[in-house]
Amino acid sequence: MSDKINHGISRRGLLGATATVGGVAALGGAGMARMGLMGGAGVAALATSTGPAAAQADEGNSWHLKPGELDSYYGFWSSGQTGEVRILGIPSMRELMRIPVFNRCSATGWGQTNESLKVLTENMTEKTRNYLAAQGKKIHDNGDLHHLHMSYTDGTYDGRFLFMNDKANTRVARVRCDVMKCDKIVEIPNAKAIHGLRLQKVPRTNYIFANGEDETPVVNDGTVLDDKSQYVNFFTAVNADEMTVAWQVIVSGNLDNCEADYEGKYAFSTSYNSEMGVTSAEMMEAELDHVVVFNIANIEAGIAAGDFQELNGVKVLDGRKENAAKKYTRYVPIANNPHGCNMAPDKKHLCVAGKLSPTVSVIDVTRLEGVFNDQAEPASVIVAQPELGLGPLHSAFDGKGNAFTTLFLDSQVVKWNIEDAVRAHNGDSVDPIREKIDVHYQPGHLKSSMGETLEADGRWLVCLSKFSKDRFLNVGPLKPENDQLIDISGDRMVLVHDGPNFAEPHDAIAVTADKMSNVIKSVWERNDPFWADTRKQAEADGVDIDDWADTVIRDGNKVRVYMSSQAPNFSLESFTVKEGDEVTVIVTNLDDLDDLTHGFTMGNHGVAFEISPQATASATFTAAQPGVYWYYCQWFCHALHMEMRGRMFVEPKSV
Ligand code: RUQ
Ligand code: CUA
Ligand code: CA
Repeated sequence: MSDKINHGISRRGLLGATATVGGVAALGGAGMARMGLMGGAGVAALATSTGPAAAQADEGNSWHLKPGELDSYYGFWSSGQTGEVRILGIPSMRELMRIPVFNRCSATGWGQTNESLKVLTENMTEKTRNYLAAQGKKIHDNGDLHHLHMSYTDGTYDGRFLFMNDKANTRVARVRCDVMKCDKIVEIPNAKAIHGLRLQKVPRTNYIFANGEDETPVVNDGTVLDDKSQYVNFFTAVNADEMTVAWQVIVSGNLDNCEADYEGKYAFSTSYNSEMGVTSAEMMEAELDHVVVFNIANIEAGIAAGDFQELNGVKVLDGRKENAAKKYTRYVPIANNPHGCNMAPDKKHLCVAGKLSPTVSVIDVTRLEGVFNDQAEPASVIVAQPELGLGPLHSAFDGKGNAFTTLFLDSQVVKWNIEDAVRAHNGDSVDPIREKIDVHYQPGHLKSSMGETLEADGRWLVCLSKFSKDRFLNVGPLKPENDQLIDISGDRMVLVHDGPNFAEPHDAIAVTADKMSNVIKSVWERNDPFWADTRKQAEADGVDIDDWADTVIRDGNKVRVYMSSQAPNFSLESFTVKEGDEVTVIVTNLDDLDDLTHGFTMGNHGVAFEISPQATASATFTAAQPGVYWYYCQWFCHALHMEMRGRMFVEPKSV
C-alpha cells in the first residue's frame, strides 16, 4: 500500500496492530468507549470536514424543511432492544411513526388485541409456548430488532414488505407496507439468536436470509450442556411470501451479519467465532475467521435430491467446512472477527468490515463460481484490503464507486473508492481514501439513500452513532443515541444534523418517497385479512360489523360486545356483564376519513387499543370485580372526544 499519502494511516495502522490487542482488551468493558473517544479526539487534527460543515450545507442538499414540507425519503429504522420499527423522514430526521413488532405497545394495543396476539403467537414453537404458559404469559414482551430491509424486485425496493429480525427471541417478522403493520412473525427453530438478516434481491425477494449467532447443541434438550464440540450454528432461509422456514444449513463457526448479491446466486455471512469458542478470549484466538458463502442453486438442488435431515420440521443441510464436496458453502478467510458485510451496487464487490482489523476486505463475487467449481482458492476472491482506520463495522455506497465505512473506535466515517482500493491491492500507488469526518460518537451502521439497491443515488448518508455523550442536554445516566445526517452529494461529506434517538437503532434504510406514494393507504379496507378471525366470529354471532353494531352476545361465561365508533360516539353507551365473565370487546371504526383514529380504553383493566379508520380491533379480558367501569376513546378525534365514553356494569355473581 502507498505510504506517500498521509492520512495518519500508517501511524494508526501500527496502533491498529496493537489495537487488535488493545481493542480486544477494550471490548471487555468501559475501556472501549474511552479508547474510541480518545481515538476520535486524536484524529480530529487530521483531515476532517466537521469545521466548514455549516458553510457547505447551504451549497449541498437542502435538509431543512419548512413547516408543511414533506421529506423526500422514507427512513425505516430498527430500534434494537425497544423491539419496534420506526419511520423517520429524511432529510428532516423527524420521527413520523412507530410500528410495534416484538414489543408491547400501550398506544396501539399491540400485544393485547386479539388480532396482534394472533400474529405474535401463531408461528411460535411448542417449546416457547410452554415456557410462556409456565410464566402465565402468552407472548414475550421484548425483542431486539437489529436489521430491517424492504422487499426487492430486480434489485430495488418494491414497497411491498419490510422484514426484520429479533435477536433476543430468535424470530423473523414482516411488516405490510400498505398499512405499516406487522402481519407475520415466525420463530425460527433450531437456530439461536437471529442476528444478521438480508433479503434476496434478484429476481425478487423469495427468501429472507437469517443468521443464527449463538451456538448450541443440535438437540438442545439438556442432554448436552458444556460439551462445545457438539455445538452448531444454523443459517436459515425463510420463504418471504408464506413466512415459513424454507430450509436451514448447518455451518462451521457462528454467524454475525448477512448479505445477498445482485444476481440471486449467493448469500454471505460473516463469522467472528470460527473458533467455536464460548468465551470472548476463545472467540478471538484464531488469526483468521471467515465469510461463509451460500450457493442458493446448489442448496435448492440438495433439498430436491433429499440430501437433508429433518429437525423440528425443518429441512436441514450440512454445509460445514468438511462437507465442501456438496458445494453448498465455501469459506473465505477474513482477518480476525469481521462484522458487517455490504454488497456494492456495482453488483461486483462485497465489502467485509474488519472490526478488530483496520481493514475492509473486498470480495469480487464474480470470482465465486471458480471457487465453487474448485478451480480457485477461496482466498483468491479477495481483490482489495484497504486499511481504513480503527474498528470498521459497516459500509454504505453512493452508486458512484465510493464506499463509506464506519470506524467505531476512531469515531469517524471514511469515504473511499472501491476501484482505487483494488488498484492499490494490485500494487498501484494510489490511495483509495477520499476523506474522513468525525461523527459523535462510536458509529455502528450507516446508510446511504437507496444505497442497498441498484438505484443508490449518493445524496444522503445517515450514521447511527451509539454514543451521544455531550451532544445533547444531559438526561441522566441513560443517554440517547445520535443518528447523524451527512450530505454526501458533493465531493466532501458535510455533517448537517444531529438526531437523538432512543434505544437502540441498529440499522436503517432510506427509500425514495415516490416509491411509496401508491403503496401506503390512509384508510383500511373493510375486508382486510388482519381481522378475518374476528369477522368470522361476528358472522357466527349474526352481527354485521360493517354496519352500526351494538350487540352483546352471551356464550356461557364468554361475552362478546360488538360496538362501532363514529366521531364522537360509541354505538354502546353502556353494557352489562357478570363478575367473572370473559369479555371480548370488538370495535369497528366506521369513520372513513383520513386520520380519524379512535381508541378503546377500559378503565382500570389495563385494556387499550387503537382503531384506525375502517379498522376492526378487539381485546379480551376478565371482568373480575363487580362495579361500574368507564371506557373511553383515547385518540383525540373530535371536539366531543372527552365525551366519547361509556360504562361497563359488572354485576356481582350473586345477582
Ligand atoms: S450489528 S453495529 Cu446487530 Cu447490525 Cu453492526
Ligand atoms: Cu374517538 Cu376520541
Ligand atoms: Ca474469531
